[in-house]
Amino acid sequence: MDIALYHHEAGSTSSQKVRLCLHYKGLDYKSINIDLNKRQNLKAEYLKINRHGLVPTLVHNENIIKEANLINEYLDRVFHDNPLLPQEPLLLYQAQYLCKRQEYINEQCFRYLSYQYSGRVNTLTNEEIQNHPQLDRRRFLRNLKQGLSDDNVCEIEAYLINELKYLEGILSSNDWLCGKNYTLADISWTAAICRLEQLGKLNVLHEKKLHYLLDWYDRVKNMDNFCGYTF
Ligand SMILES: N[C@@H](CCC(=O)N[C@@H](CS)C(=O)NCC(=O)O)C(=O)O
Repeated sequence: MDIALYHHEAGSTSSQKVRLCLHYKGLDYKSINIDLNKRQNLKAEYLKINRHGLVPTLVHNENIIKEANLINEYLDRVFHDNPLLPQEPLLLYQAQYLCKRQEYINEQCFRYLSYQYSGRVNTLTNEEIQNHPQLDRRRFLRNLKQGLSDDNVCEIEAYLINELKYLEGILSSNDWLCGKNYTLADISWTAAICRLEQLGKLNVLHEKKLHYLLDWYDRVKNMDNFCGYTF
């Protein structure tokens, strides 16, 4: 087996999703840290592997696989032990839908809150922003450099809470996000709720009385694959 994972070890929700999947499936891999704080993701050497300048990237038998959700689906289809995708079409749809929603919430909510929290945006020059390989990143970073107003933050937090309430509804009648089994949807949202915790906002789950979600988070954190967890 020849698997290498290019990822940001200390953080990166998208990298964490792939680490959780690899660990759950019991797959050995070579870990290559791409330090986002040192902009290693924008260096020519890394851009040869991932032309979008984003982590994670998986290399399996010299095949380059990008995009965390797609990497996890690929791993699940290639390595059959400890399956993470439901067979039944409706449950499969539910898993894919929830992974897609997590990515949306990551982009529209967590990305803003995280950059504001880390202050990383202030260390980027206008030239670096202008040359980012991803068009949406250029727009996002340009906007963020102007600062987020309190109203912006309130809107983002309200949107996020609404999504968490949706998950609470699912978990009120299911052990896992897609029914009886732990799936890639649980992996995606584990990484998201970890980010909420890192931002010091986990108390919102208590405040909004999202008890099923809190119980689920307790359970996913106690699973063996959680050993790949880093903020
Ligand atoms: N859709 C991509 C998003 C990946 C992504 O946004 N990665 C972040 C870290 S979590 C990144 O590489 N950021 C570097 C940058 O924006 O320059 C995926 O799911 O893999």
